[in-house]
Amino acid sequence: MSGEPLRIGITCYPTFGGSGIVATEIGLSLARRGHQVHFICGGVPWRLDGFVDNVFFHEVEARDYPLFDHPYALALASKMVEVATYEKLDLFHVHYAIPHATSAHLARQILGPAAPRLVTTLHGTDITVVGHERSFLPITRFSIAASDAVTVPSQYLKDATYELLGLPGEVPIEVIPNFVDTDEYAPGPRAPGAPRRLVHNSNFRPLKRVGDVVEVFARVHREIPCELVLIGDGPDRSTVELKVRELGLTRAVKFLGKQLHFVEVLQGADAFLLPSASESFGLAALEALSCGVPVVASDVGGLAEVITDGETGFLRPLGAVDQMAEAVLRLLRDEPLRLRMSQAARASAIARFPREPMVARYEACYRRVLGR
Ligand code: GMT
Repeated sequence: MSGEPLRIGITCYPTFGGSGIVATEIGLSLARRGHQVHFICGGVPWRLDGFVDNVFFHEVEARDYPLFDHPYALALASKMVEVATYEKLDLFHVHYAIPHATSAHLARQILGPAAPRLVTTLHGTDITVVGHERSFLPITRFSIAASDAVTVPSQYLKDATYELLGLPGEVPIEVIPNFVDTDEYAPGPRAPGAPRRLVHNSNFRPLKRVGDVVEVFARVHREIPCELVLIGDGPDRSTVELKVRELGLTRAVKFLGKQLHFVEVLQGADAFLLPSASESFGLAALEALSCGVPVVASDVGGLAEVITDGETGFLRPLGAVDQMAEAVLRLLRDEPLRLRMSQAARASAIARFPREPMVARYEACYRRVLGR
């Protein structure tokens, strides 16, 4: 670590999703570098597991009360004030503009001139899905502009933020790509005689289009015996299970539900499917690439910044399940091609998305806003 240790408050949604994973990994890495990290969240973040030196957790308790419908943002602001005061925080790093940057702004107003600085990382849903709707637009734009620094994981999200929010050009946004622990997410042995395997991992929200995953799989399965492993859970799970039953694929499709440790599932995969309607980055795709698994995805959002079409995977138009199935079949039928793409996927994850250099960029950003 260069420079004095910092005291950093990190806020993210603790649920199953890329933003919480990125926030947690940044915090853990900063703690290993000697900084003191205080997670201020509505629950323990998904991948924050057990005791870690220099890491503290402060739960935001949002009480339900009949007259008082949405207390989370205010309870968070109060907790931020409390933690900043007693732990002498230098900086809040919040993930998601709404409501986290809004709560942090309110906390800073309460704390006055000695308040911590504010770094906001946008992740996608807060801009491309919800943040630009009329009911949220003014507060999203305000909260971003009130931050001392703003980061995004892709050039796509940077452009979308200026365009969808009408954000003035003088509010700078820095692109710091998401990253992966390439030691943990690494290729491993494939069990001899194991079936060919396709994998998908998401929170089963409608925008993930898990139905398309099953459609692609059904087309591939007609040609070549294989299995589909689905990791995750969410609102579309029952509909997808019904579709699998209707297509007569129950024996070939495994629903694993939410999993903390799934590297072995990826290590045995021939292809990873991500046919989403929108992705600012696609962290799940990066985890697959790092394990040497080529990704077949829709050509939307920031996915082209993560997957190189024809080299580390295949990008196809949104909803083009026939073309996606064709791409998977190419991989399954041409072993030298699959091997070449697997090696390129792994090399790309190591060269372009390594964890420590990206965390160093966040640290540099903190020191810049702190003037140190
Ligand atoms: O995609 C989701 O449903 C989860 C969402 C989140 O907020 O956790 O993911 C967003 O942030 C991830 C980490 O930066 C990105 O990898 C995802 O692409 C992004 N999702 C969308 O843009 C829809």
